[in-house]
Amino acid sequence: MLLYALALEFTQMSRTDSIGKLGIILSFIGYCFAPSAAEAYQCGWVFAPQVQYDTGTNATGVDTADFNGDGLLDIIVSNRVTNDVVVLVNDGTGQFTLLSTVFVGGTPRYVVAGDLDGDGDIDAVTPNWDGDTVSILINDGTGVLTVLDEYTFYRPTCIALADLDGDGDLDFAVSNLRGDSITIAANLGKGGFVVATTLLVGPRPR
Ligand SMILES: [Ca+2]
Ligand SMILES: [Ca+2]
Ligand SMILES: [Ca+2]
Repeated sequence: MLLYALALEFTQMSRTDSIGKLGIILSFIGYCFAPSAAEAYQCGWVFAPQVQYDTGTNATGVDTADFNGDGLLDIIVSNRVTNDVVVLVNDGTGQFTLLSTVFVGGTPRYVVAGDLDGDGDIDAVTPNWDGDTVSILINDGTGVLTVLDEYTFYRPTCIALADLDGDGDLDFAVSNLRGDSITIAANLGKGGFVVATTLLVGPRPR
């Protein structure tokens, strides 16, 4: 038996359309343990109607985290045409409003949330397709992000955050489409990064 409620909720929150509206399911009632996704649909969950929010043009990246520290999950979205990242804050009833926007440039295709500088609030990172950069976005504690730094890569496509060197802070791994490689960058502790290693992985990782 698997819990399919969480998987379905995430799928809906990740769906964006070509003009930048983010479609989400506001809430669900009940949990479902089922042997397959198909059977999970028969569990009788009650979903609220889907609501779309304008986020920017061509929203392609999305993640969730508590950006303003009120205990409620908010949404962060990267817009690959308007070249910015927006935070939508949760008011506690499942309604989201625009909290902040930060310009990053270079076609940010994805965004990933995590506490990069170790101060307890949630920051973010974007791989910028046309900019050949990775942007480090730091939270002021209220959900307003600013660009701390940018690092040069080779057509960065996807990025992941994890403590890869085991020192307690979040590092990142980024795939380089032009370099046929993945680069591991180590966090220096305050959101500054240094390349630890680059591994060849095959043609055009994305
Ligand atoms: Ca929040
Ligand atoms: Ca932080
Ligand atoms: Ca680390």
